[in-house]
Amino acid sequence: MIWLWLICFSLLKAGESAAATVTGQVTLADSREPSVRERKDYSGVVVWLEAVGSAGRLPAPGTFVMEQKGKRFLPHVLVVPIGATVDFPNFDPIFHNAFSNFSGQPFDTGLYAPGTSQSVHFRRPGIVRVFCNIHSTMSAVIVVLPTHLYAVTSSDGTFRLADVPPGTYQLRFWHERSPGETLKKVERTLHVESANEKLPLVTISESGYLQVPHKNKYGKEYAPPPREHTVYPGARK
Ligand SMILES: [Cu+2]
Repeated sequence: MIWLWLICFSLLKAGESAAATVTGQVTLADSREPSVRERKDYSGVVVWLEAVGSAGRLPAPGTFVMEQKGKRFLPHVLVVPIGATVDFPNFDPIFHNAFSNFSGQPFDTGLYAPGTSQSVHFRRPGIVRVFCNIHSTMSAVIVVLPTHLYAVTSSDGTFRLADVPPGTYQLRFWHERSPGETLKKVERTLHVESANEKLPLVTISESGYLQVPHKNKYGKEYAPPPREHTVYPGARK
């Protein structure tokens, strides 16, 4: 029995040590965004690994949160694996909505009250652009991925992919202000061994980015915002 435990423990240790950590750093170039030009804020770039030639480990679905607070969606960029549920709690003293209607997975939570929440299940991979049907300035992105091996860059552009099993992967990137063809060019195939790996610096250009004003969920221009000094019953302070 003791031998059995020892063998199992050894195998477990061997399995644990086989997984690698992949780290790297992204910089953004050709940006017109003040946060990038003045403060060198390289946050919000999504980095992930997709297994090549094998199915890879299926991501475990879970529940994630995108808050509505101060008339903003927080975080602005949320990454979830396929099958995940995202809760949209409304922490503002005003009504909100969350919808997506032209990319990824269309959904509409309907209008909902302060202090309440709505949930959406994401069944397929894609880039889901999220808006509020009342407030035209509110926007966010949910990136739904077929892998659990993902990270979002910090403000200094660094990222860390932990527990990567040895194998061949396609290293992919997504950034809100970079065109698809730019992101395709920085992709690369990565052979991960059991040792940790530090990748060379990746530069992603924002050249060619055009911010297109979005419409409301009916495909029409936004109506003027409602009077919002009213505190609705049940509002959180
Ligand atoms: Cu809103």
